[in-house]
Amino acid sequence: GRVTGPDGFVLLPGYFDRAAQESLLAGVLGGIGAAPLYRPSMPRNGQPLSVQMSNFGPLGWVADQAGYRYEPEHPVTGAPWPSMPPALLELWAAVSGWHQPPQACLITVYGPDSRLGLHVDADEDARDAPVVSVSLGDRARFRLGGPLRNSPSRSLVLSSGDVVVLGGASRRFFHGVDRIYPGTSTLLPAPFHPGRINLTLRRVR
Ligand code: MD3
Ligand code: FE
Repeated sequence: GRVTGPDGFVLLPGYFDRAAQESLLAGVLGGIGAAPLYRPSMPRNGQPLSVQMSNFGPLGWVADQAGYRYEPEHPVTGAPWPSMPPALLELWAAVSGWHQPPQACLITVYGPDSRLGLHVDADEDARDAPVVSVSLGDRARFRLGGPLRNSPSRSLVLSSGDVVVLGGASRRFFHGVDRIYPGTSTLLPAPFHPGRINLTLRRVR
């Protein structure tokens, strides 16, 4: 199936079957063994986010008191981010429509009570390249707004194995995660269950 929303938003429900999700998960768990999850904090007030993060690829998104930016190294270990799992490069080639490979894969780990407030992804210089997202684990209520913070929004449920492609104007739309539905997937092992892992693939420059 394929759900095409407004302005370049595409949802591919169940893109990855259970076996493919398990293999992606193995790559993610291996990656966060080498590049441990850390809890970013917001530049303005230093408040910690309710999610934990890490990255794959030549560049990774980081947040701390100094601001939001892309860096080639892990903020805690100082080591380069692990390379991108081949399955994610293949996904990007298959669905992004972009001829260059992704430069960053942000790994976001949600606990049962984590949320992600309404925001715009604006730290990439490559504003025209799409973002490709993969959901693993418990379902989430995702909110997609429009170009303005007060644009009308709609919510949709993202399930394990779903892929979202944000192309065109939707790339610059406000969006967030309202809530996790704990215990709606059996994919993730402890300590990630109940919870959710989201992967976002991006061009940065
Ligand atoms: C719509 N992640 O990593 S994924 C993010 O579920 C982020 O973890 C959410 O927002 C999550 O920045 C949503 C789908 C997604 C990703 C990027 C977008 C939707 C988007 C960029 C623009 C508009
Ligand atoms: Fe985002």
